[in-house]
Amino acid sequence: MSDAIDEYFDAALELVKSAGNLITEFTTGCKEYKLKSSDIDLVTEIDKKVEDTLISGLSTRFPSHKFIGEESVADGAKCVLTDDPTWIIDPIDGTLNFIHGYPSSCISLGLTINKEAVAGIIYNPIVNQLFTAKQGQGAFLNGQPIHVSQVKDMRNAIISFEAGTSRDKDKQHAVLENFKLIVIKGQGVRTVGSAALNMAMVALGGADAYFEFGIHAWDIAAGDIIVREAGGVCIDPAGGAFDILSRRVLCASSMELAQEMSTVLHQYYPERD
Ligand code: 2AM
Ligand code: CA
Ligand code: CA
Ligand code: CA
Repeated sequence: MSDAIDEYFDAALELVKSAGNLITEFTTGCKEYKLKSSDIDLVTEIDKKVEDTLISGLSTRFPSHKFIGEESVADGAKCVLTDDPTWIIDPIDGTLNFIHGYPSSCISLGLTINKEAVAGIIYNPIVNQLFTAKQGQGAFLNGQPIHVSQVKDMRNAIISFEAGTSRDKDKQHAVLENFKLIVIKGQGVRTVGSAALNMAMVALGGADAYFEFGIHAWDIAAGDIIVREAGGVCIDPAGGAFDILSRRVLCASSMELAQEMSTVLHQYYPERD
């Protein structure tokens, strides 16, 4: 199995790097966009081009593989995740940053087999940061091994999260309550505008935890394996097992920190993917 994963990963990495060139053409921003589910949920032609490049390249190479891509899943449709090798694609994670020219966006590509992430690539081509992981082989930034921090409690933790792209009042209430909570209980709060890059920062040890409600499988599939291979944990924000389709994630440098957070976070339960 590991030889097959190596082959899939190598092909994917080549495609991700070349698709990165589509993004670096717009380092100062991309002013043409359309609205999706709300006035703060945006998409550009580049999101679609990156996704098409990855799906066409991978499906030519691996015709039996399945795909779940943010820009290909019909509005409101559920994701169908089977045991087959499945590429879970966020062509640009941090689209709002991409549009504004804030240099925190990335391609996020995860591969699941038997519904579990076994390989992940998070690539920010603008600052040339490439995070990678394969099951049982560790996590890397630009080819160098990375590891989560030693932090085990909120008091000493940099914690990141996102406000998301929905104007739902209950969601906004949860975000604001949790912002207060981290200001009071944590060491620092961050929000960089990309779920995948937040997870990569936890894997790198630069941040200690990240949580979010409302994310989709494509935001977190690559981050899940990269964080775990870097020695961290991914759980449900209320405690319990991580579920990639639950639209909820809490990842941290340690189970102690994750569990402390799960007992105090204000919870929000979006409709499942
Ligand atoms: P995107 O840039 O691919 O849309 C910032 O809100 C982060 O959350 C980004 O990673 C963004 O992904 C993701 N995101 C998108 N829609 C979201 C939603 N409804 N709730 C929470 N996060 C969302
Ligand atoms: Ca989006
Ligand atoms: Ca995303
Ligand atoms: Ca996206």
